[in-house]
Amino acid sequence: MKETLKNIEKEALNHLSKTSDLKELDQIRIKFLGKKGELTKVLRGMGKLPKEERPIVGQLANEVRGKIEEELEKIKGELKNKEKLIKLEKEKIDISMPGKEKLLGHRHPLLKVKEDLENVFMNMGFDIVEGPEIETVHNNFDALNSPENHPSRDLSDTFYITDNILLRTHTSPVQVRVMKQRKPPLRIVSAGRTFRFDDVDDTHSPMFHQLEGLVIDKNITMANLKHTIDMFIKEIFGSDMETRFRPHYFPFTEPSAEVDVSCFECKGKGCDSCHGTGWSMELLGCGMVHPKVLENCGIDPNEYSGFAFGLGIDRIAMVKYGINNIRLLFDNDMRFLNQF
Ligand code: FA5
Repeated sequence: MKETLKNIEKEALNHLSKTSDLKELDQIRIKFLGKKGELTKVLRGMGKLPKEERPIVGQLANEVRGKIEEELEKIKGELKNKEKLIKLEKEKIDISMPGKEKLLGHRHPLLKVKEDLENVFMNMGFDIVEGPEIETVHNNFDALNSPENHPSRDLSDTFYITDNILLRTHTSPVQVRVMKQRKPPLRIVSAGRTFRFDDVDDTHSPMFHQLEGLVIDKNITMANLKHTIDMFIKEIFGSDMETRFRPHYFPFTEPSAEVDVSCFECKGKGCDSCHGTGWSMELLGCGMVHPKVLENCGIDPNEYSGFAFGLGIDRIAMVKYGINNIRLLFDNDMRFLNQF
């Protein structure tokens, strides 16, 4: 039996010395030390030995088990280490490889211009207010002194929802809402979407954005209006920008004007983009609030006067960034948007 135990030890150590992976190592453990393993078999046969030999063989069996277990643990440690090194080698990171570029979002040029405009007017002491895109015919036309037969009321110019409700054609109805809700002095701007049955071309879109301004106080004159417009144009485009006021007609202001700014490309000298005129496209309409509009909104025109203006945010963005086609602002083409 002692012989058998010595042979088991020899055979087990021999197997262990040749093994090269952890799975095989476990199989060797089961073969020699498992419940049905070689060593257990020998121990089961110990009952047949004479009584005095049993402790000697038992001690030898324990020594053999100890040696095999010790060798097993040693080789297990070595193999685990080896595996770890191979894994590390495989997972090695090449820090010289270029990283993945993270794309950061940014403001759409229209939103940027809207926020720039609002900041300029806030710094001049204007409040920012909001008005609804779905309006009453009363606020959009009647209260603004628009004649019954004014062409802008036509179905071919305005998106009607019902006879009395429409998609606002300009931001001017916000003036009406503010004048009815608040008492003068008033100084507000309101930006938002507006809708017209306009055909799309390079400078027109059926949905576009306006920013409305309204100032009502005692002794407000056209000089205040001109100064405010000049100031904001210079803030937005730079101090070398000139403004031109052309007489115009709006039912809700008297006198009224349209405003152009010097061509952004040539700064007024005349170039291809301004067709040699030195002036950019029309950017805004303005004027002194008509006394009838003040009356319609419950403000005494003998005590108060005021001015109002409505500018095209899309057109301001076009002039500021040299965009020659309004469609680009709404196409969401990333090649265009990534330039801002
Ligand atoms: C008005 O809408 C007046 N409510 C402005 C106003 C307000 C005048 C207060 C007096 C007092 P107008 O229709 O001209 O005016 O439009 C104002 C600006 O909106 C234009 O100068 C232009 O910059 C822009 N605009 C008008 N129609 C379009 C369109 N279809 N697409 C893009 N921009 C437009």
